[in-house]
Amino acid sequence: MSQPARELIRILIVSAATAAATLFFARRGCEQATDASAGRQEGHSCFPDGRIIAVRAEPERFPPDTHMPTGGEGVVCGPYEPGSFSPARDLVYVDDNRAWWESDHDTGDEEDDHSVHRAAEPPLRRLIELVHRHGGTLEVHDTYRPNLIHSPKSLHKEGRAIDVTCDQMTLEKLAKLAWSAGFDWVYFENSAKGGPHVHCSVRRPGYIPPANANTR
Ligand SMILES: [Ca+2]
Ligand SMILES: [Ca+2]
Ligand SMILES: [Zn+2]
Repeated sequence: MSQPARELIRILIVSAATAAATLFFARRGCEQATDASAGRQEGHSCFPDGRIIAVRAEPERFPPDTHMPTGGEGVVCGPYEPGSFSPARDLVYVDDNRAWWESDHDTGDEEDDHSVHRAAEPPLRRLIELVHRHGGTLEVHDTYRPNLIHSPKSLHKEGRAIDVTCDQMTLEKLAKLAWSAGFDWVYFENSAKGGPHVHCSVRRPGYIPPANANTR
């Protein structure tokens, strides 16, 4: 073999070994970050740079008609308060083609399921990622809904609530993932009228729940 050919083969071998080592240590970093949080629980995955997606461990159980925490939504997240909410200031547009957005497939109404309160964007993005990593597609049915449909004091009126389902997993599993994604209040809503779904909501920025509220 000629000298240049040998040199080329040597360079290729060194490059491959370096790449393998980099990959190995990147994975180790990820696992260590995961271990450091709350053990090797399902749902505790992280981005390649080591950032952990899930911010909480999944609860062991999440039965229908229950919510986490046990405190009421208004107490935990801060009640609907039209005076403190400004669509122009507080709503952001979230898109991710790994999720399914109901309003993208409905020409019959004016809602936009991509519109969410800025406080809901981080947990929503985490949930899309977590569901995706479990082989599912998050279905986003309702987010900001200023009129009708939801109750008069619904947090959907501020974009602080999001209704989701997923065909590839049980709603119990989805509720667990929503909790681990960092929503402040998660409700496995076994509604006969609107259909079973998971309702996830977030605290209004600046709102501090009363000291005796059960927020965990
Ligand atoms: Ca619709
Ligand atoms: Ca909708
Ligand atoms: Zn809802």
